[in-house]
Amino acid sequence: MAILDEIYDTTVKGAYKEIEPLILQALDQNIEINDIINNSLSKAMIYVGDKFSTGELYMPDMLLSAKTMKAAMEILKPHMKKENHITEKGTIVIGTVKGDLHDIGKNLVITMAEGQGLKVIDLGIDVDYPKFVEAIKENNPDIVAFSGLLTTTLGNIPAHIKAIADAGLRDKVILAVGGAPVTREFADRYGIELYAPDASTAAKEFVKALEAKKG
Ligand code: B1M
Repeated sequence: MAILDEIYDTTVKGAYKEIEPLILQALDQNIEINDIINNSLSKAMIYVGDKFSTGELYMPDMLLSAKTMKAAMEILKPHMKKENHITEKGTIVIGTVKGDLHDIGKNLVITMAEGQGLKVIDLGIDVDYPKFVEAIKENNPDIVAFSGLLTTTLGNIPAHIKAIADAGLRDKVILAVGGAPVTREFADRYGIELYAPDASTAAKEFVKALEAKKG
């Protein structure tokens, strides 16, 4: 079986203890990291999510698959950073919106952004409204990014933006949003400047926005 298929199957099964040698094997074969992420790991997560929706897989299955993808990402991360020099071209504050515990996609965005030389402050998951405000005051970021995977908690994004505006900070930052159910239309509806459908686009859009800001 081709290595990408093996990684896919192992992630679907949630066999997190078996993933390391497979990822190392893929790296040995000089398979592009983006290929490993997009064509086996993320694809497996989408499959698991779909099977969860239809009741064929359960919450513990999703957790095991998530643990497997996280273990794989830990192995891949140092290799991704090697591809770029860290020069701290700008600062991003990122967090998963209030009520949402998903963090794999957010962590991938962080890895990609760091790979582009950006400094990233990670507020974690289920980030309460004041935490973004405090982080902006403390770190003076160029961009504040929201990650959201649940349709329900995406409804908290306007409250996040309101908290930032009420603190008088809205004009100081570029807002960004992403996550499986997020669309460009959603971002436009709330006046969010930047939307990206995936982690590598997010990193590229961050750099573009920072370059435009510097003029
Ligand atoms: Co949950 N979950 N989950 N889950 N989970 C989804 C999201 C779901 C689509 C599954 C399904 O039913 N088909 C569904 C949401 C439906 C909806 O609202 N539309 C769902 C549900 C319902 C739930 C619970 C409510 C289940 C329950 O309790 N009954 C519950 C909610 C808990 C909560 O958050 N309060 C829940 C829990 C969990 C686990 C804890 C078991 C686990 C998360 C573990 C973790 O993250 N540490 C989990 C998982 C693993 C998933 C799926 C299977 C996989 C998500 C993932 O990691 N994908 C997911 C199914 C799916 O998405 N199809 C599902 C891989 C990752 C690389 O992709 O996160 O999309 P993604 O990130 C992408 C892009 O979206 C983008 O870049 C990333 C990489 O390219 N991106 C950004 C993400 N953030 C960005 C920010 C940016 C830009 C781009 O800023 C600019």
